[in-house]
Amino acid sequence: MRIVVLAGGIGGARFLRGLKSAVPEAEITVIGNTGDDIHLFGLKVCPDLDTVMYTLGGGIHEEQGWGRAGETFAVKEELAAYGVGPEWFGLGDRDFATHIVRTQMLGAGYPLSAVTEALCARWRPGVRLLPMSDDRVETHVMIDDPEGGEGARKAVHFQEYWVRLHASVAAHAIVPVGAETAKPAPGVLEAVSGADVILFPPSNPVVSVGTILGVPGIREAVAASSAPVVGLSPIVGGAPVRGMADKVLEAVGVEATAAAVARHYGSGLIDGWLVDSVDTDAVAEVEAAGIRCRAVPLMMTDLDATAAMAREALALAEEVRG
Ligand code: FO1
Repeated sequence: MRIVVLAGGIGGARFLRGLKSAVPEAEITVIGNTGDDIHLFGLKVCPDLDTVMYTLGGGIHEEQGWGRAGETFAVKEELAAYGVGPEWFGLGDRDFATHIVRTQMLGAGYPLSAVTEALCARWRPGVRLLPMSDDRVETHVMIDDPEGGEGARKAVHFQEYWVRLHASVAAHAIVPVGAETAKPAPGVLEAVSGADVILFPPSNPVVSVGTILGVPGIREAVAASSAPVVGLSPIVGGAPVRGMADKVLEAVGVEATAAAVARHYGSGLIDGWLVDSVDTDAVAEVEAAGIRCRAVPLMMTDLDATAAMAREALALAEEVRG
């Protein structure tokens, strides 16, 4: 079975671990979000690709969900001693090595997809990990600019909004800079058109899955696919399971409920939607929107629970396949 998963960072990576355990024989292609990518200290950092790679490759800091296990921060401390920041973004020494290799290869002319493949040769994540695009796409967030006078707004990088500001200020718009001219990375459209099942894990629907779908050609390929498309709600009981998805949903005018996120994707894109058991009431609303819906436990508390979620998603895919 060929499964394509559109994944963001922590939620996507943990779901993939469950999916691999549920169907070890499946051929899984992950299309990773690169809108969170940031250039720091002259290096290209790809948080979501690395989170998937480290999580599936056994190198992730488990409790944190991002960055390397057993990390130290000597380089960051030395940079800070020179007054070189940003100090709010925690790049560890082990993680730095990944960004150095990536930046060196990009500088030598390799596209991000080839660089990601080379990095994965070390981590062996057991999936084919593709960036959504080899082109630079950077998610910016429009926020109020108190220094700019009455009604002034400014754009900040997604990581600044997420990590430095903890999404604590209103997001007026989410702008995927560069998306309109970006092309899907080699292999992306082929994977989507050749998939038996397409899954949207419980990743952020706006700045993760939404950004991937915003690369011209990807949304169209998913919508045109004959494979069932099934998503898992990242919103449980009216709040994100983790992260601050509610803040960016507000920016695009979508209520932070499991049903509203399903309607946001729409029946033209997804065929099936899983909500958590606490959101059983949402099932009728989602089905009224033309999307097959089931309520099942959606908390990724451990590998068994996550594998069970993956099996439910695949079962729903079979059901909608008819
Ligand atoms: N998240 C944080 O909350 N604080 C950090 O300092 C931080 C650093 C960081 C470094 C490398 C990396 O791959 C991820 C990192 N993250 C950090 C996670 C990341 O900011 C976001 O969670 C994702 O971009 C959202 O998917």
